[in-house]
Amino acid sequence: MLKKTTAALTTALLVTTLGACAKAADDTASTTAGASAQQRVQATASGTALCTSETYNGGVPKLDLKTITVGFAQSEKEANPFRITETQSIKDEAAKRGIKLITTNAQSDLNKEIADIQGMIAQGAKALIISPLNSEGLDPALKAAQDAKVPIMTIDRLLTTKTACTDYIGWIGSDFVKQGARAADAMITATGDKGEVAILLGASGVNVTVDRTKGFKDQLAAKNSGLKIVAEQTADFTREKGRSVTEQLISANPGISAIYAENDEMALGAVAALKAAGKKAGDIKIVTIDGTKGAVQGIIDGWVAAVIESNPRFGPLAFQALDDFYSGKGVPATTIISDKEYTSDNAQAELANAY
Ligand code: GZL
Repeated sequence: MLKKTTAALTTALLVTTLGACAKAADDTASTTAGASAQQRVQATASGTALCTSETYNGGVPKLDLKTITVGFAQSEKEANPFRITETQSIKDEAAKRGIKLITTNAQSDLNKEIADIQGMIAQGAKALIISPLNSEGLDPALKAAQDAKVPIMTIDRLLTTKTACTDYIGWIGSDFVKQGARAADAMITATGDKGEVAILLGASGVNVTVDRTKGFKDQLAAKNSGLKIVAEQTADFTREKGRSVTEQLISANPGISAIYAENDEMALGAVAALKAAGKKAGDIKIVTIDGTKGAVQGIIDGWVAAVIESNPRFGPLAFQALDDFYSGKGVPATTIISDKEYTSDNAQAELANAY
């Protein structure tokens, strides 16, 4: 993701917006997931122009969001707090804006996500917000939307082979490479920069997995780390596979002293495996990414060393993008959000902001 953003940035004005005041807002501990839990724009990149209904895909009808149905296509089943929170954020923002929303859930099945999107268009959705399951493979759904002149805003995972303002309006999400690098820094701190690391990889075919892995490895190399990666295996971003894969990894590699989990669900599965193996909290240092309440509680309980946030509360920015698309203000190709970090220093105070 970063290389794509970098390319866009070479010809674009990098706008760092909201960072400073949001940082200040973030510093205050909060008792409930309030304003400081919301997504904050860290940077945007737009190539040569912002995207509007007049420029998108040769031009689409300029509509009033209040009078149309918007469809939201969720990718993975809502067993993962990331997905639960993402969907709720979209629903809450639609309700706040008085917009009619229909939603689907692909249950982690690409063909179902395609059918879901085609179905919502058939049901009369005139604009879509899509959280892609994979970075490729949605072509039949994208074509159905193009043929119906239904614009698509993408959030979270990136359609790496598609074009902004042609196949989709724009994309909002985290800098996943940077998340991996921040996880590496946290791992270096947690381990004293020595020991054997196993990586629980996310799902294959997803830019998030590629980028979080690249960021982690590149940062260890850049820091000339003493840590050694002895194993890496996908656990598909799920808790049950996080547990089963960790059982295998610690059995095959008894010297493992650290685990980098590319999401919290896998990390919590790993904790279950370590407990079953008779390990104590802190025996094996775990660094993970998402920011769920379970993982942040894991820091408080000593099982997790650090959590890099991946904020799923896309509702406000996604609907603001659709608003800007139709108003003519325009939408950037890339909107990168800021993500917090949880450690033993702030986990208790910030637990309310976890999801
Ligand atoms: C990241 C998102 C990932 C989460 C996982 O933005 O795509 O997918 O980190 C989820 O929890 O499965």
